[in-house]
Amino acid sequence: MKKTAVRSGRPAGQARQGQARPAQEKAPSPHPAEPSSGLITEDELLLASRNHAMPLEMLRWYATPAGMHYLVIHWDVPAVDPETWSLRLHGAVHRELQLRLGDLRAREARTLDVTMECAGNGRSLLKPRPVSQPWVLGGVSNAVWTGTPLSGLLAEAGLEPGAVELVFTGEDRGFQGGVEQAYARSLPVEVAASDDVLLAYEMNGQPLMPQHGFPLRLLVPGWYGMTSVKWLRSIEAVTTPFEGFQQSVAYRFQQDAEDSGTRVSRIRVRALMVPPGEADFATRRRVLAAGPTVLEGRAWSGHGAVTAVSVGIDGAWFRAHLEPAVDRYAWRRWTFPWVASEGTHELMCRAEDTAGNIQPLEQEWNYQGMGNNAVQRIEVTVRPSLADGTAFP
Ligand SMILES: Nc1nc2c(c(=O)[nH]1)N[C@H]1C(S)=C(S)[C@@H](COP(=O)(O)O)O[C@H]1N2
Ligand SMILES: [Mo]
Repeated sequence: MKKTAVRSGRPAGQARQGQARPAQEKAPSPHPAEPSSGLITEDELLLASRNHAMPLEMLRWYATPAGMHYLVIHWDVPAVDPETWSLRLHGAVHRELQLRLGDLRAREARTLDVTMECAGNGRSLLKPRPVSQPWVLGGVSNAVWTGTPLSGLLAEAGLEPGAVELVFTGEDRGFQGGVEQAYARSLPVEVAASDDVLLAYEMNGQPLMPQHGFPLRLLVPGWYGMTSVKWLRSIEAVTTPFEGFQQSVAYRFQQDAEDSGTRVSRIRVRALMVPPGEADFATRRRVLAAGPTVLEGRAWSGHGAVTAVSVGIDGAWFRAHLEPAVDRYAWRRWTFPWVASEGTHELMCRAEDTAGNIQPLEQEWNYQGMGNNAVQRIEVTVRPSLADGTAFP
């Protein structure tokens, strides 16, 4: 077997060989290496094997079963004892709150269906590829989340006039870019106080699973997944904008390591398709029988409602049928009847939203591989149809 560039066992913060920037100027970097056109590294394999994708055939299900929901865990899943755990709301508030799980469950409950997508979804399709969790397209899922609106807690605590942001901190900690940290992200007060921001303790009608943030996570509908802090332990109202690693270094649209860039926030419009036909085990290539078939998928946007989905067949575009929205922040199913002719075809799908956004055909590259919503392309081989309508004897 050919050996890939393996450089593990390096203490955090120590520069790797072959890095473009001189060590003395090195600011904390979100990714362990410069973008690469080489083979997937062992580090990327380790990340991919822990942070699994949602298989795209699961787009057939409206609610992703919890065990199939995509996963991102920066460090380790913390073992949280719900008996001793509590959530602290503190900082620039009139009245500090300390709540146990039972207190949160006793409050007003709200259920929202929310499509969550990792900001790095599609990263490995960029050329060169930013070296991090190497998502192809499966970093997205839809679930039914139940919790208590954060706005109620904020009203009870009373924000001081100077409060500008809320900082959400999880129980998990570790190293990234040489910086030891607990996972923490902030939201402007106006966003955090919206009725749709939940402190969620249930997913698909069950208590959160350990990997999805048990006992409590933040849920910010319409925003990329990094915003929805898992294993939440503290909410702090602050009077100056939060500059933590996951806010100021990671999750930015940058051109290079020096570029301060702009913040990643809401989910860009996107449609994905269930890969049609049958898969080849090793290559995932698709084969289907000639004749009528129905292409299907889901579409979503964090900037507004999806207004249209188009399907591309060998470069020609057709309008897909878009099913009614089930819930405001949930993906919408789309279908397109297609009569497949023998040969090889390239299928695409492309969504638009009420804010006037449309998915790009080619993605503008960025250094962290954030927000890649370029149209999905699937190559299929259509074989002669047998008597039973399948291509398979
Ligand atoms: N505490 C904590 N919260 C976190 C993360 C994390 O590593 N630690 N990962 C974030 C990222 S990048 C994403 S995309 C979502 C993924 O949520 P899921 O694993 O439940 O799908 O959680 C976010 N919340
Ligand atoms: Mo993410």
